[in-house]
Amino acid sequence: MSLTLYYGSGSPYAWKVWLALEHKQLPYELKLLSFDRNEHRTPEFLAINPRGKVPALIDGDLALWESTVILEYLEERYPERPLLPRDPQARARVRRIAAEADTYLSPLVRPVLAAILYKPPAERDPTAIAAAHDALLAEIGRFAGYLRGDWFGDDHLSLADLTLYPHLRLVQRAEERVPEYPLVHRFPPGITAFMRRFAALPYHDHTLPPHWKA
Ligand SMILES: N[C@@H](CCC(=O)N[C@@H](CS)C(=O)NCC(=O)O)C(=O)O
Repeated sequence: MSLTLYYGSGSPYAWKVWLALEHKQLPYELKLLSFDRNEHRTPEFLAINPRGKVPALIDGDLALWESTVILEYLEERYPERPLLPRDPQARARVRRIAAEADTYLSPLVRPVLAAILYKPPAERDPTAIAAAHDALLAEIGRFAGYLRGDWFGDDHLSLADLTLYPHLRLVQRAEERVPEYPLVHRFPPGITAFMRRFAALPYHDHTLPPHWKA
């Protein structure tokens, strides 16, 4: 087995794959690409993923991209410490929640980060920030309704949790950087508890985006 993960610091899609590798206790090598230096656009990386996006995973002869597909591959190829339930209906539910996190929640996180983190203080627009917050909170409320146990796959950590958490944690990060526009205290209690549980996983701190630790 020779697994290599290409990732970018702070990419929620790459982070979920990193978490899956850790959860499954697989040996792997990490290659950090700098977006600032356009390392995801080099001929070497485009030969691995012609789309020039992270994550990309190499496993022997296979070069794979698209984070959800990578997770599914890891699950099938390395079934120990599963990230999907056995029951087909429970599996479908976990996959659906993961798909909803990437498809509907993630696009509502981006405007929050853009309005707060990616603007100089003088250009931050409180009305736009409030609107972005409200739209995201409505979506997060929907996810709170999906929780039926400790995890989104009920009693077992699953790829739904690994997919959702990085998106939510980016919001917390924005708030840590710019505390003037707090949002996390408005998260539903179930989501706050979920985030605390996730942050207590033994491999969580190790996988935090490296530039956050700098
Ligand atoms: N659908 C892709 C999304 C991957 C993606 O958008 N990656 C971003 C980082 S979060 C990226 O590499 N962006 C660089 C670019 O588009 O230039 C997946 O799930 O892997």
